[in-house]
Amino acid sequence: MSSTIVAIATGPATGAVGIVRLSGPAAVDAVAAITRGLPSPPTPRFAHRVTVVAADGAALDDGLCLVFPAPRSLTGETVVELQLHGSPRLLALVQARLLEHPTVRLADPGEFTRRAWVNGKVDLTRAQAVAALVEARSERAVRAAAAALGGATASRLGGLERALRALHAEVEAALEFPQDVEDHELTVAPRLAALRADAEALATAAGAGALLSREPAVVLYGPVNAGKSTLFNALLGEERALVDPSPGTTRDVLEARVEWQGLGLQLKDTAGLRDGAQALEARGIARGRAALDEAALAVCVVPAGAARAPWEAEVLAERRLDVASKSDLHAEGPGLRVHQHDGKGLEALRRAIVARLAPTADLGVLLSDRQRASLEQLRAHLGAAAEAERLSTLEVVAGELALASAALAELTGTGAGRDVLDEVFARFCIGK
Ligand SMILES: Nc1nc2c(ncn2[C@@H]2O[C@H](COP(=O)(O)OP(=O)(O)OP(=O)(O)O)[C@@H](O)[C@H]2O)c(=O)[nH]1
Ligand SMILES: [Mg+2]
Repeated sequence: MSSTIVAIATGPATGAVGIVRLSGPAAVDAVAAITRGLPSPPTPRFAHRVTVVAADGAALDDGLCLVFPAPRSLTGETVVELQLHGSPRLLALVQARLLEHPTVRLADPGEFTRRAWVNGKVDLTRAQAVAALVEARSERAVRAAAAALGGATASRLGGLERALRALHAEVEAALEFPQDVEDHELTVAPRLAALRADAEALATAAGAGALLSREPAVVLYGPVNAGKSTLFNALLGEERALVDPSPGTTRDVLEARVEWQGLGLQLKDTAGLRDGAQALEARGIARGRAALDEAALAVCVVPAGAARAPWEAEVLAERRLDVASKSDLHAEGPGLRVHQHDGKGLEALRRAIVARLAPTADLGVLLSDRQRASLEQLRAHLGAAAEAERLSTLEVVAGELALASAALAELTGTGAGRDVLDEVFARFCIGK
C-alpha cells in the first residue's frame, strides 16, 4: 500500500481543537511541504510547534505536529497528526493543501483502521470496537466497546476457536487411526457439550450487546385515563405529554430517549385503550398498538384496584411489566405501584425496566448482524455434530466441525471475505 491517506479526524463541527491525520510513506514530506518549523528529520512522538502556510506563504494556523514513524503507529505505517484550531474551514484548507502532494489522497471511511488491521495492529473485533465506541450513545455502550477494544471479545472468540480446532483435529485423527476411536469417543461428547455451552453463552452475550447498539423501545400502555402520560412525564422529569382528567387525551405516540443505569432506551407513551373510540381516537389507538407490537417491553399501566386482566391480555407476559398507577387513591394492589404525582415508585420502576431488558450485569458482546448470523450457523453445526456423535458417525462429526470452524472464522474475521471487511469498515466515519 504505497498511497498516503489524509483525513480530518475530528468531527465536522467547530471545536477547540481539530486534527488532520495522515498515514503512509509520504506523510512527513506532505506535512513538511506546507509547514514551517518541522525539523528534518522530526523527532518521533514529539509535539513540534509548526506553522501551516498557504500556497502564497501566508500563515493559516499555528499548531502541533506529531510524527509516529512506521511501524510504531496506529496503522503500522508512518502516521502524522496535525493538531490545529477546530475551524472546519481551516481544516478543509489544510487538507486541500496536503492533497496537493502527488501521492496523497483522501482516506476512505474506516481506512486508517483498515490499514491498522492489514498491518496486524488490530484484529477485527478491536476494529469493530473502535466504530462501536465512536457510535456509543449510552454509558453501557461505551463500556462494552471499551472492553472489546481491550480484547475481551477477541479472547472470548479465541478460546472458542482453539477448543474447536483442537476437537476437530482430534476427531480427524480418530478417523485416521480407527484403533484409537474408542478412546476418542470418550472425550468428544463432553468437549462438544462444552463448546456448545460456550457458543450458547456467546449468543446470550450477543443479545445483550445488541440492546446497546439498537436501543430497545419501552411502551407505556393501558386503559384510558390510567395516568400513562403523567407517568411518562414523571419518568422523563419534564412535562412532555399533555395530561387531562378526561379520557382519551393522548392520540399520537410520544417518544423520548432516556438513559437509566447506563442503558439507553426509547420510552413511548400511547393512546389509552377503550372500546367504542371515535375515528380520530381509534386511529391513535391503532398507532399505539403498532408501537406495542414492536416494543421490547410493554409496561401495562392500570390504576390500583381496577381490573387488570383485559389489559394484561394484550401482551404476552414475557414482554410485559405490570404497574399499578395512582397508588395514592387505592391502598391495595399487587406488584409495582407508582404514584406519579409525588414520584413514589418511579426509581423502582426504572430499575425494574432495566432489570427486565438487561437481566445480567454482563454488558454483552457487540456483534454485527452478519456476525450474529455466523454465530447461528456455528451453533447449528455444533448441534448437528453432537447429534452425529450420539449416532457414532464420526465422519459426519468431522464434517460438521469443519463447517462450524468455517462459521467461526467468518465470525472472527480470520476467514472473512472482502465483502465482510468492506461492510465492517464502511461503518466508520472518514478519519477513523
Ligand atoms: N391521584 C392521582 N391522579 C393521577 C395520578 N396520575 C395521573 N393522575 C390523574 O389522572 C388523570 C389522567 O392522567 P393522564 O396522565 O392524562 O392519563 P393517561 O393514561 O395518559 O390518559 P389517556 O391519554 O387519556 O389515555 C389526570 O387528571 C391526572 O392528573 C396519580 O398517581 N394519582
Ligand atoms: Mg395520555
